Amino acid sequence: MRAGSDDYRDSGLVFPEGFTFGSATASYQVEGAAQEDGRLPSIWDTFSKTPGRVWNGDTGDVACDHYHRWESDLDLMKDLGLDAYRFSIAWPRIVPAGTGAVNQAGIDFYSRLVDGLLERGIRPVATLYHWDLPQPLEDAGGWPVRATADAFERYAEIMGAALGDRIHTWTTLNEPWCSAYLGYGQGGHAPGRAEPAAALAAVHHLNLAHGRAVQALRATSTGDPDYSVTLNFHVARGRGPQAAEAVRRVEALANRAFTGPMLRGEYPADLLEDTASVTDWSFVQDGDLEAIHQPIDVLGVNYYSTVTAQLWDGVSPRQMNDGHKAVAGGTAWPGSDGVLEFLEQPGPYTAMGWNIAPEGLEELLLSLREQFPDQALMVTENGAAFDDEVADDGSVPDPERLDYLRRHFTAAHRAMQQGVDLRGYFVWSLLDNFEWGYGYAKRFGIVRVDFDTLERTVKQSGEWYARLAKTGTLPE
Ligand code: GCO
Repeated sequence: MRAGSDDYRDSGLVFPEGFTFGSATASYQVEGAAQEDGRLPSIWDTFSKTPGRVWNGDTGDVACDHYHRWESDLDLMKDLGLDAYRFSIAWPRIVPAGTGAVNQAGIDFYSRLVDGLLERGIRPVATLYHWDLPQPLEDAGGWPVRATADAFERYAEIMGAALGDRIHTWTTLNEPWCSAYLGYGQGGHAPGRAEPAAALAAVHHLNLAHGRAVQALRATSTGDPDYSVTLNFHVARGRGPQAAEAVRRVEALANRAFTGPMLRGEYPADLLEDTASVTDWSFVQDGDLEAIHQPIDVLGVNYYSTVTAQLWDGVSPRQMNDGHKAVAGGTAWPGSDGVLEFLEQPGPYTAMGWNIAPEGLEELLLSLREQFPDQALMVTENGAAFDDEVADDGSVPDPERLDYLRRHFTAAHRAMQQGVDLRGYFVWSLLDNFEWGYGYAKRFGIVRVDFDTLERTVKQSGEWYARLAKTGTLPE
């Protein structure tokens, strides 16, 4: 039997009026049309075409073909009752070479997409950077060099002028931790470099890009949008005799390296100490921290699972917690490489091998409220990959994903009951899509995509979510 959104009982757990129920995607993961209408290669086009970097040699050349199917995808979002759609803008469509000429066809695509959303009563939440850096900027040094932040500021000005009259929320960056540490430290993400000092310089220039972009967007947007950034916070548990120190190191590198400058206007002293063997941070120039420390209306929180770390005094087997293929000589933890070991955690697990720990989301939201009591929050990504099966009747029962979402929405609601100012929740992802180093092997969508036909099928979790989005009451 096909489970429709009417086949559930209410749990009695009600989200407040005005709470935003959304879903999220990202340009390189869903759009396809990689060489169309003036788009030029990003670092992920280059990386995915480099043998051995992406599972099965998959690329984003076609992806979900969202670039051509966006109208029917917007109809799907409307049918699901979504209040908002979190998407990202491909920088290589807008300023294809990263600097220089602006591509009007690229601007026109996102303008049509935004108008389509507004016509359907869906709020556009646009991320400027979800990892698809124009390749020429990488050729000139990438995020480790300051000029990339300069180019990003100009890109933000262009987009603020083009769409700032209609965007509901601007998000400058998605997960700078991944861009910096996986892209330049561990090497499992584009551009695939394993240079610890470069990774920390990338941290700073991404922070600088964020602050400069918030100012540029404010200066050019006329529709009074909200401003935000999305961070993937690590919820760390410690193990062994130095458990607390292990947690401190993880939180310094993964979380406070970004919230410190962005929300407090300073790099944490312990971060600078932990990384002193890697860099002297001399790339931080006078005025940078003031530029980075811009007020934001909402802090985007991406959460999937927890991590457990152990600290060793000597050299230890270095294990990456990100699940992506470790690169010889690379580390996502510059300054703690060789001393931090990430341990397997108790199950159950999603298809990514990530543990299912909804209590970690509640803990994270409460911690962020304690650290930043006046900062409104938004869950900008939460979801799960599982290996779905298509039933004989064509439906896609995905009870594990539905249970994951139910448990995490429940955890978010518990946090709200304790005073967390959570404004909304975006499920990752609307569609099965290109999961970076895993290619199309991992399915996160509440809507299945048949990658042979590109046909969309709403999964059971999508039906369940539609009922939640339409009623505001968590279905059992
Ligand atoms: C991220 C990215 C998404 C991923 C999702 C699952 O958080 O890593 O924003 O692009 O696809 O999180 O890994």
